[in-house]
Amino acid sequence: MTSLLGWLDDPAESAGISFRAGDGWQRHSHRSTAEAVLRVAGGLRDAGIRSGDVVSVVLPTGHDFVVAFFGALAAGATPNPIAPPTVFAGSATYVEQTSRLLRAAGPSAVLTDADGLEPVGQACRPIGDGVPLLTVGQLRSAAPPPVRPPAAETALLQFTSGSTGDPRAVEVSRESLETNLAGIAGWLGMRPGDTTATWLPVHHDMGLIGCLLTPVVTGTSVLALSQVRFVRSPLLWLECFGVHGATLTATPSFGLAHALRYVTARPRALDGWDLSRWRSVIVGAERIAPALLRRFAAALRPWGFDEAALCPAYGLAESTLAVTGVRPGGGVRVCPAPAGPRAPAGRPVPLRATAPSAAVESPLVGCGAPLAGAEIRILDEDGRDAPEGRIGEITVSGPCVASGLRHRDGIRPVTDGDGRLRTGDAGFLRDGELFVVGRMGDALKVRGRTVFAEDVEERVADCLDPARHRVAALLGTDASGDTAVLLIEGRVDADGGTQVPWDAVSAVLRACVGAEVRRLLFHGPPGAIARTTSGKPRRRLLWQRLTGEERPDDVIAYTPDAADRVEVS
Ligand code: 1ZZ
Repeated sequence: MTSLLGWLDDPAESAGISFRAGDGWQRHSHRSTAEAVLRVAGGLRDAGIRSGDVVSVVLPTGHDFVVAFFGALAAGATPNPIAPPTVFAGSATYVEQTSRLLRAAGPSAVLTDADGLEPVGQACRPIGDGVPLLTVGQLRSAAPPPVRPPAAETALLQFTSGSTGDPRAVEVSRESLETNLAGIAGWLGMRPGDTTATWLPVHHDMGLIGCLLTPVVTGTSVLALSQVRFVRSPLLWLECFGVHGATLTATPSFGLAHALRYVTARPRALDGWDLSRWRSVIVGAERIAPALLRRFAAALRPWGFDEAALCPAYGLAESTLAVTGVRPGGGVRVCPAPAGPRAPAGRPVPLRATAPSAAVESPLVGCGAPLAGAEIRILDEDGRDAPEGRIGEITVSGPCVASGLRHRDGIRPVTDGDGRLRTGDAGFLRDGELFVVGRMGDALKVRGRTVFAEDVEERVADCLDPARHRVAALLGTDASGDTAVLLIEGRVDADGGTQVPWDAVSAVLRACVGAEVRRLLFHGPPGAIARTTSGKPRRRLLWQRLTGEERPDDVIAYTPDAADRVEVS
């Protein structure tokens, strides 16, 4: 098992964490970080923090975050990362959402920085005056605790990605976290000299556990940049591999798509770089399209990128982070989806043996075999084990499944009576490998066939300009019956044009859900697709907005073709 705080006893000088600041990188060796961590731990103890207390850490990607997180752990407390006020500084929405998160977490102290004092201070008001709001700067000059306090049993309180409305904080035990860290390190074969490059938010499981904690506890290096910088220029992320020799990274599909668009538009930007040391890019957190992986690998091949570095993975905060993953060098496999819950999936084939084909309906990418002691079972509609290759609900059991969900009204178990985590995700197993199909709650049954929102999005996206448009599909049933809603976001030209090929989009939607399902098409400006802090579409909220009475003024409804019988409310 990989110890969470063991690295503090013998921190490496040669490895460290570098943050992108201005035009360069600011490096902190693990040794200097360890010193700062122990000081912050001492400062927290001086402020009255005791073993088992929760410390909410509301900071952006940066060294302060790292020392606050590990400082809370070294003080015997449970760190609870919360998104910082970078984007919505001072806005009422940020303050209100953060208040809700703080109420659910119940911290004994809140850590931020000078920029956070005002908005985070406002968010703290409802949790009472007794909870100190401290800056990491204040604590960095404290003396380390004379004796290392006992470590808390709960090593992390992390919010699930849908935690914006009704916050749910997952309690991750030390054993679960250390098992997952060791599982990730073993899966990726992490070794001295490795460097993980990351732009993922540090308050989300994949950015925090995968890209920050794993490298730190294994004594390897990190190159970290903020998500805002990545969005502005994904070249900074690619530069980590091409120029600075980074070997590992993780990203949701949209990150790969963003980098691919950038490189395609500026083919000379990578000239002189060497991507051959890049050993693994973990892709997870949302549906992975085989075509995207193929295009990404082909676009970067001239600079030495090896397709075998693509490692699709599946995981969720309720099971700490990683549940399954393809090993570096293991190769991506693609499988046609089963035609229905009772039909078995076809045989998987290697990614390179597949070609873009409109005839293949939403082929799925294999997300590898279970790791970190996870056991996966697929349950059919009657709660029985589904046979190999058949779609059912993915359930997870094992040492990384969280001990509970902290909620406004107390703590709830995350498992069912049999100790299994019901993920709400549909998928199937083939030759021991997991294929993820989509969220069960975002699907619609049409003539006995289940249509997933992810399938619709993938097929509609094929007829859109990826540099301009993004799409969210919402499927459900309301008083008007079965309904499919499409929201396409993108710029509106000066003449009011959206450049959306509405007839084609409408035809694809009809082909996906059938003519009998009510279909509503909308266009909204960039940002109209509300997302969680980890980038997933907030489908329930969008459904309420678009089918209810409170549709935002800047969202326009479309009736592309009268003959198409698209109904617009
Ligand atoms: P979250 C070096 N989902 O998204 C770094 N995977 O958690 C190692 N849907 O709780 C990092 N296909 O926010 C290892 N492949 O959401 C990282 O997301 C391994 O609906 C991947 O229920 C970790 C992702 C963590 C994450 C969980 C939900 C799931 C599912 C969806 C995750 C997916 C995927 C399709 C995948």
